[in-house]
Amino acid sequence: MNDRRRFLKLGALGTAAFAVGCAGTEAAREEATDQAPAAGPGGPVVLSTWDHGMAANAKAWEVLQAGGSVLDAVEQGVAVVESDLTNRSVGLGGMPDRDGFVTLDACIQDHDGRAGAVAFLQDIEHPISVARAIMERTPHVMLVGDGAQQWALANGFTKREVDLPEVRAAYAEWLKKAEYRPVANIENHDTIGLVAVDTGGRLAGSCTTSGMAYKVHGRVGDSPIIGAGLFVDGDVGAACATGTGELVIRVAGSHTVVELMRQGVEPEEACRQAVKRILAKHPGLKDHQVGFLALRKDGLHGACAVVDGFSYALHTREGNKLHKAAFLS
Ligand code: SD4
Repeated sequence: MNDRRRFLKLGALGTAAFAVGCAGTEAAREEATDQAPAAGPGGPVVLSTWDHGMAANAKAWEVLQAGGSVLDAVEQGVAVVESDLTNRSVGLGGMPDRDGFVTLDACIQDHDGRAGAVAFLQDIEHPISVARAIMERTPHVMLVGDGAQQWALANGFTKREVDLPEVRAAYAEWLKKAEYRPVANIENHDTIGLVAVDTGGRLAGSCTTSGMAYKVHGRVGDSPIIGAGLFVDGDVGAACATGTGELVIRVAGSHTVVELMRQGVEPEEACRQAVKRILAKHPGLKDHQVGFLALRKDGLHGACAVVDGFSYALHTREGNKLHKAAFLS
């Protein structure tokens, strides 16, 4: 552990208030949506979560236009957001856990299903690149914690320690009550998940986050878990998720979306069915958000969320535009 990342001495921290019920059903309320129309067959299409997806999409598009691979595009796209130290939910500018440590989760998957992931990683600017390196240079899929950091440092990554007064102040304020209450749609950004298809129909996806603010030290969410925060199947399509990771993991969210598409369900409807599955198992979800994005290999895409407020960025040949997802609760 690096004590320099411990912003304040540990005080008496309240018990985490986070709890999600696991029984009963909730009638889904379908709302009108200004969801984007289908992009139509063919790539390139780049689709990513939240307002910060605009910057990620722009970079990913630039990589594709310059002849880079779709894997390069999904990595470099989200890396832009990781480097933004004003972002409080991705990268080293993210909010700390309840013990004052910023810990990062990320994963990446390519057209052929190869995957790399890193979780509970500290003091590395680009967890997405660590995830890719794990995929390409080890026989493993996931490394975590100190071991992941040691491996990264031994494989060309450098340590970067960031100490932001604004984050430190927010953490000090939080410590006064030390209540862990997830709030949906904080500032319209959260995890960045990005899925893309190139002109040749090759798919890839990436996902990176600092996770839930004030989470229990050691907590890992859905974002680095292949099948939960991200899933890519080059024969079918790709999906990614954002929001309360525990809810996504419980339904293997992104995998569920891709499997539905495999059965012929269209991308938006696949996202909708995954959200419905979450709602059916968890009553009273209004303080939680989960959003899914789906991209079929022909470029057709869709989105759906638990509650209002999930924005996503879509880049097609018509340009890069922010949209609002349908929501069901
Ligand atoms: C997680 N899905 O760690 C991620 C990001 C997040 O509120 O914190 N969402 O659960």
